[in-house]
Amino acid sequence: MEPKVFDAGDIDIAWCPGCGNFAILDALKQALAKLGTKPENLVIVSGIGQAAKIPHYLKCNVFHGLHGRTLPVATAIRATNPELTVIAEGGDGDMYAEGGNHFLHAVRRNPNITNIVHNNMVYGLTKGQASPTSQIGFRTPAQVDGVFLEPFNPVAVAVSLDASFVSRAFSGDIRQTSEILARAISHKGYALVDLLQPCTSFNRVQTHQWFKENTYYLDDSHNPGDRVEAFKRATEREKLPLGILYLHPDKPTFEENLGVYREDKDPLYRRKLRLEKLRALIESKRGL
Ligand SMILES: Cc1ncc(C[n+]2csc(CCOP(=O)(O)OP(=O)(O)O)c2C)c(N)n1
Ligand SMILES: [Mg+2]
Repeated sequence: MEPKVFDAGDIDIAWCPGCGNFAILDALKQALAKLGTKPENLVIVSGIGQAAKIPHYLKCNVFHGLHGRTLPVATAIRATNPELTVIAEGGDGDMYAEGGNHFLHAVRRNPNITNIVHNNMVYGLTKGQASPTSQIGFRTPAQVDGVFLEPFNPVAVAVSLDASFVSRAFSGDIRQTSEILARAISHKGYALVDLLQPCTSFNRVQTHQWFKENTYYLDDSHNPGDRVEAFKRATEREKLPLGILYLHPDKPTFEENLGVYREDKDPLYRRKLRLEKLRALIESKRGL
């Protein structure tokens, strides 16, 4: 399958020239084409932000919802129709700040979805305030004395919660990023891709060059099945490791754990709503 299958057609793209989002869009199309995903079977759920505009630039089904609320929507879509490929995608603010609570519990629930987070360490859409992943000392018009909080570390948090798949990528390397994305999308269970990305307009510190100098790829000596080792790598600060940090592949997914699928595998969306059963249930609870 060719990546152009996912082209959205003649559409104005709102991103700034040089934005890492263009490379992420390319890498995602390549990964989806490699996996043979059909646009009609793909749903991208996004929130609010520059990153969250991505499903509008792709041919796929889209749910563009509230800021920070991608993960519960994506979890529900997948639970209702386990035949779909479901991606929850957005920025570091969308996913780790406004959606931070959902992030923690999506990891715990382990729905079979892919969570792609464009991490430019800044709020891009709202013109450059600090995000939870902004580095200490980062000055903005809102953080005039510079950020003094320890940055939120999504990969370490995901490993600590025993996530099923934890990875980090860099938009400057399209080939490696598309490989990581393909592995994440084909993984059964919740898969995090924390995708480092320069913001050319509002983050003049973490530039393309900064990411090149401050990252490195994990090699074969890293065993992603070793959780303690993965946590050590995830908490490295000198240089940020890229690649697959942690894997716990055989965890039951949220959908598999749901009672409604125990005996009947028919997707929920295909089943008839049994109003009389619901009415009887409500009646049985009256006066309790
Ligand atoms: C409930 C709510 N709070 C705040 C906002 C304002 N807001 C819109 S996007 C955004 C942050 C965007 O940053 P990020 O998710 O990192 O995306 P980027 O633009 O950097 O890709 C904020 C705070 C909002 N739309 N809704
Ligand atoms: Mg951002």
